[in-house]
Amino acid sequence: MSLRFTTAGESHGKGLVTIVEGLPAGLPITADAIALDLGRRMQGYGRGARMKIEQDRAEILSGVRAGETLGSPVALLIPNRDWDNWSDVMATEGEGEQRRRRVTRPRPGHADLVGVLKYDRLDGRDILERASARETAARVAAGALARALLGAFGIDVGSHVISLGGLRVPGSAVYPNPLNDVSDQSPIRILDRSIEADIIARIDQAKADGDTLGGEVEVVAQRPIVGLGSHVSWDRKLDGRLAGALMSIPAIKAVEIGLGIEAARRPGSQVHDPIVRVSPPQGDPRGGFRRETNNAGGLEGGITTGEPLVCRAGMKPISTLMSPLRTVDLETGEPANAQSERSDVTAVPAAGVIAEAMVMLVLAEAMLEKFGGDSLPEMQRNVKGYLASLGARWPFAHRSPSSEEC
Ligand code: EPS
Repeated sequence: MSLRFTTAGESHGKGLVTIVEGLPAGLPITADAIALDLGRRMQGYGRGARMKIEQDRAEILSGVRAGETLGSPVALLIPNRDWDNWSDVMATEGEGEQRRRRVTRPRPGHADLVGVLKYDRLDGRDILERASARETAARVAAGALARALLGAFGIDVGSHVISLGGLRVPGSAVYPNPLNDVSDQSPIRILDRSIEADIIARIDQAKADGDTLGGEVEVVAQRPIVGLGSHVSWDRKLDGRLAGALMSIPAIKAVEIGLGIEAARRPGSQVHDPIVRVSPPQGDPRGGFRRETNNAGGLEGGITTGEPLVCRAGMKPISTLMSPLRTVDLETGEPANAQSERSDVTAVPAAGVIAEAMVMLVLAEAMLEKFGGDSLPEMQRNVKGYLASLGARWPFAHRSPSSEEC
């Protein structure tokens, strides 16, 4: 049994629910730790009024006792505070009031139109309530549980914004550790703050124009263990699983790993990462070998190399525009301006936190596949035994590498 999770809940419904199944027993979990990630997701310059209403906090309903998981499904509930303003429109029974805030002028780029066509609905609200990025709060709560599991093995996952509104943040090859200690200091979650004022001015301009902005985020998992994922079948390759998980985040249109699309433009000699030995190999999460560069983003053959795992996701601008685009009114069939609702100018900083959650859930699942374990101590024993065997398996293991190697 490996990890699986599901979420439920509408944006203005009573709340969001997530159930995470497959965590080992004995993992320390607190509502406060989950609240830290939930709070990080709510930050970010460019968010709308909704984030002033909500104060996301998950109530742990099951699967945890005395601060530790039991091995049973963990159910979390995040109440929507905005429910108080929507309880009539979003009531699960009755007819009249629900139709008060109908959505009949679908927004280009949103799920409104395709959703009503596919699900045979007349009111776009029946679609947008679930298509809303509000759902990502539940993913982040689930991700916080995965963070606890990965943390027990020294794996730290963080993120930062690398571009927003077309402005690129100056890059550096060296990541702070932990990454979030630095990125969370910035209201737009960037590492090099020299460009912060320019990006904020661009967000302000977009808001004044009734427009929205997208951007790119990068997730980095530090110290992953070599050997997660597999080359043997398409659906076990970790890069494919990471890409799918990241692509599933609302508004994400592109995913890259390591050099990403740039790798397609360079010759092999400028892409692949030379291999050298490390000493001592015992206990090294890379198995006693490291790469001189990390263009592969920590994955070869769909398997972790033990180098930092580096994934990027590109987010399109939010599709609710205060200066709306053209659409068709579904009541009259006439051309119309798309519906405008309260929304965010940009949610790119939050997208980084959500991307972390998805990466952590995939990595936690891969850890459970490789190291099994009904309990955390059992997993820890398995990891320790694995790393010890990797360190000892070569005839040269007892010999230090030559100076060029290390
Ligand atoms: C969203 C629209 C806004 C965002 C919301 C996603 O909500 P509202 O329509 O209530 O103003 O704030 O994001 C969240 C509520 C959240 O928690 O991230 C949308 O249409 O996708």
